[in-house]
Amino acid sequence: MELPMARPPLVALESTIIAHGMPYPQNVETALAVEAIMRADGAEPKTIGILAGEIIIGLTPAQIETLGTQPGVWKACERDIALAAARRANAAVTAGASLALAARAGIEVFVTGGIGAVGPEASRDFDISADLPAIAEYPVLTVCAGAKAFMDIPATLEWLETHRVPVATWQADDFPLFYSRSSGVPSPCRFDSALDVARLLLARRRLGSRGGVLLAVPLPAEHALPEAETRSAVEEALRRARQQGLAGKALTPFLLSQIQEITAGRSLDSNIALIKNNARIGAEIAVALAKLQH
Ligand code: PSU
Ligand code: MN
Repeated sequence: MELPMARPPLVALESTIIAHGMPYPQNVETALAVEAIMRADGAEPKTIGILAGEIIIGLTPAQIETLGTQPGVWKACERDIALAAARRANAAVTAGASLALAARAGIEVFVTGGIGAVGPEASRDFDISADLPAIAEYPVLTVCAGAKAFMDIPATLEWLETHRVPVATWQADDFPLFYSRSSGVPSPCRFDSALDVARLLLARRRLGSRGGVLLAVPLPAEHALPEAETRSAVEEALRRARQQGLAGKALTPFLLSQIQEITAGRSLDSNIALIKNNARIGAEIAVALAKLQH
């Protein structure tokens, strides 16, 4: 007999994609649509953000609207959380910051669009996203569409291997390229069902394994850009960033918006489709995990 679940399993969501990753109104519409998808699939979304210094695990629609429309919202990575609290700031949280807060709240599944990763010139400029050490440290599954397309994918996979993070692709053999289904780089592992992922998470818990797991979900083919188009858009966006001397946390939002412009908005369509798709799969995994535990 199947026991009714007491409460739907929780899934964490970040808010930088809302405040700095997409234009208004698509940002707010997408954030709310993602939550609705998760609820329909039997999970309870908890979008994380900081409002007037208060850390909120489960923003209301009005609070999501605030982060998606107000000027001056911070992009808080993990090191900025306490500062945002101390300064009573409004802050969107990155994937890494969300993982830290989700772990503290006991949430085991986290969904985002694309993670920050090893930057294209990291061997020279040391640009490695704080998302990576957070994935390695906190016992949370990250469901994403891979690293953002302007990252160095092979170097990112090397980093994750060094830091003992299991990496898998969902129902495909290659690691995706965010806007495109394949980066041409084979993935270390492949999962074909939510139950399979849930079993891995449970096995890790039983073994006392520390840290997280990264699941990369290629976006649906009908919303994907051809790999060559993604690569040339990324190259042009990186050229513009170099021209303006951009670095640090401003770089990712700048590149995302430039790629949107270069692809005449098609990258935004891809970004919206991939996060919705990730939401569905993240919810499915959270539900499978809850069932296995009962
Ligand atoms: N994925 C998106 N849009 C985004 C981001 C990811 O589709 O805006 C954000 C995430 O919050 C991620 C952050 O944690 O970009 C990474 O920033 P950086 O590369 O500066 O570490
Ligand atoms: Mn960076």
